[in-house]
Amino acid sequence: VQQTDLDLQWTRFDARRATLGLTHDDIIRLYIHMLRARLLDERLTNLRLRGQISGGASCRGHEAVQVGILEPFHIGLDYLLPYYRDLAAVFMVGLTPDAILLNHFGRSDDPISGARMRPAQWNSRELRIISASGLVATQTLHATGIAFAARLRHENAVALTMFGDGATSEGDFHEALNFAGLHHLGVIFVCENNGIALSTPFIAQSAAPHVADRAAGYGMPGVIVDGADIFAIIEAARSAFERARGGQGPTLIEMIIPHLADRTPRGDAFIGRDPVALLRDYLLAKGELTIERGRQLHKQFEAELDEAEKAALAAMPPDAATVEQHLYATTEEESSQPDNKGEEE
Ligand SMILES: Cc1ncc(C[n+]2csc(CCOP(=O)(O)OP(=O)(O)O)c2C)c(N)n1
Repeated sequence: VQQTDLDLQWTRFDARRATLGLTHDDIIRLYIHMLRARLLDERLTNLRLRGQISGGASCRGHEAVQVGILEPFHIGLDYLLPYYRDLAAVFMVGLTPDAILLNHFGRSDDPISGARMRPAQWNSRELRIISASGLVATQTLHATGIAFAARLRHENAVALTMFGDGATSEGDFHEALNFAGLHHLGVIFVCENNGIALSTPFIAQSAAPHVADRAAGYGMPGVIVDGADIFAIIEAARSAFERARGGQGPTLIEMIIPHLADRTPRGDAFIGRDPVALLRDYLLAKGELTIERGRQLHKQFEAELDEAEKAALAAMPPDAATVEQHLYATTEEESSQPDNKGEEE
């Protein structure tokens, strides 16, 4: 990358940052979230390579989108309906590395499902993270339904749902957008377009060149955002949340993620700008981060992950005698309890 290109990029970052009113502390916090998510993701990838865990998919290259979109999100009020690649997003909302590792190792005190479900089908009643199903795109309909329910309950909650480009070829996606557009529901549809759905490139599954083009057909704005630019992402997020919370209706945001070149057990290789490195280089260029401080942060998070991994490894798998627990409610009374454990699954 030429220095003049970088200078231009930093000038653009400066301008957007000023408009958004983000302070040094705000940006460092965002960078720390992105860095921690990257390191957690690398840890999970290495554990998968060693055959110690299974499930989930790498969020490498998606960190800025998953962190930036949540900037206006009210934790505990708004609903997050993620997909299996949204590790940085669930981490940003408050699922801890301990919980995520216990879940991947399938331990009995896994707070996500008690080792019952496939790993990475994250959920939390308290944090209003709704468990994704194994089927691509179903969460988009759930998000629309939740936004409809929030309206009926006079709750000012926004439902934020995230999915890949492959999900936009599913019927569920189109039904979800149609109903949300018709009723001006408070939903935000975020497509993390990394250009490929397993082995199917986007151009082989859509006649429309952009996912965002679909929005017009459902009476909502469709915007295209550079998924490596945290400031552009926050700008789009704030306006979508404002529309949703203000009763003006849904927005479809197409985030252009660095293109996925290859899916390997080592983690997905992407071509293009690395959003974590881009923000780091900006902070270094502005004198808001030093190499030394960067190294310290790295070391500190690796140590945190070492602890979490050690604890998860040492934790016990579920007792075989509990195999029938959490599958069915045992009595009518139990099934009507809002905090009944069995209901969560
Ligand atoms: C309804 C349905 N069809 C097919 C699959 C198999 N499948 C799992 S992930 C995936 C690719 C999804 O691609 P995309 O939505 O672009 O997400 P990405 O992994 O690229 O981020 C497919 C086809 C599935 N889980 N559900």
